[in-house]
Amino acid sequence: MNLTTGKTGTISQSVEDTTSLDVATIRKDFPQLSRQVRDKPLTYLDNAATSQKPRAVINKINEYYQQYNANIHRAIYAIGEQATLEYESAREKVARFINAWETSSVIFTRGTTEAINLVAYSWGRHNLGPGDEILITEMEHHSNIIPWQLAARDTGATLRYIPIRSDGTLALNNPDEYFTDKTRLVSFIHQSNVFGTINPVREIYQMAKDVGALVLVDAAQSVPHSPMDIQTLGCDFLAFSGHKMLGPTGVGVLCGRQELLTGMEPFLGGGEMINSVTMEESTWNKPPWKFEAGTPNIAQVIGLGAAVDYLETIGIDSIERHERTLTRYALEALSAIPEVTIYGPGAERGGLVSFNVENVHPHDLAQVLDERGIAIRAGHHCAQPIMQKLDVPATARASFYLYNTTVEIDALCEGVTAAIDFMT
Ligand code: C6P
Repeated sequence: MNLTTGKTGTISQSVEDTTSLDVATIRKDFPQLSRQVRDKPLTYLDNAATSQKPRAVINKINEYYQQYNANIHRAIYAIGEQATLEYESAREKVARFINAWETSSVIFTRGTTEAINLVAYSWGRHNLGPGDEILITEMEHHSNIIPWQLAARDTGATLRYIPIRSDGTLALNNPDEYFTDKTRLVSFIHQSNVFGTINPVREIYQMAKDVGALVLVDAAQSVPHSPMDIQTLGCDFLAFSGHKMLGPTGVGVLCGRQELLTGMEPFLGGGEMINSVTMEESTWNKPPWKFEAGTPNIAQVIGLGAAVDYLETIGIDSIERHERTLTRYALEALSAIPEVTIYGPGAERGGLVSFNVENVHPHDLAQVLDERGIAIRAGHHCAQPIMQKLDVPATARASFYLYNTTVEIDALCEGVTAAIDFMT
């Protein structure tokens, strides 16, 4: 297989030897991967921020707008029925993809952020009070910190943090210090968007259950990249975003245990989430619709269903294997550059690498790479507490997906070396 990169021209692509993915064919499914950026082929290594979209997803969204654009759950005419059918069939696909307890456990939100806020408002505001503790970790994305800071402020509960070690793993050696009879909810990231750390969900779930706490898992960086079986994972709520798993922006999922969802107060009030409304009072629809007030993101949900179809056709196991190969390759290649410091655990980690280059600010590095058509993320990755722990203002981060290649990682390393030559 041959792929073209900006610096090296056409070079043979070696990762195929170690993974079962036909990357050259897969790349043809993603229109944006064949475009030029600054007169160079695009090397897209910012998949943890958002993934590219395959033609199947783009076409599915077009199909909705061109053929059965109508509101759902209320239209008694053909196109409205088709739209409803497609929307609810996307829910079934997502439920199957993560092995949800029930199809109705899947609530469509705008993304991971809204999914976590939903729990913080609908469960947190009605179940937390002074003396209660919410337990999160020092490696959370802001979307799993701020909702709990606000919930703690509004309810009088206390927010506590499981600390991280310098290698980006959780310091879980003294659990009794953090998991106490005051702990009501434990909310944590499955796979770190900064370190790539894969946290031991089952172990943490057990610690939480030993003290009677609920568990929310932020799976924004895991569901797109590795097989998810929510029933064996160990959680009560799972949150993730469609746009990181080949789907459109503006759609995400909160999956929750039915008995919890049934007992929770609504998040937003409006159309669709009600059973009956009088001028005095209202009663609520069943989950998931109780939590989907107003006209939902119909096109985006249908697009997410197409993304799930695509991921299942390729095979999420193969995608995970491919990313592991790329990550090992990137870790080896980047650590061969003496000026590079890599963050996160050495072995078991997801498909991304955060790093810094001595005397080169990550923003400057990103700019040099951009001139070569290479897109990485540089910044605090919406995880400022981690930056404070590492005592750095920012890091550079390359993150991979099914369509990335070792050739692209070579291009990244060449760009890093060029930045060092140019700036130091
Ligand atoms: N992280 C990144 O570049 P939304 O924005 O709601 O789709 O996802 C928020 C979110 C929550 N949890 C984790 C672990 C995440 O990584 C993200 C999004 C992106 O790392 C954008 S900041």
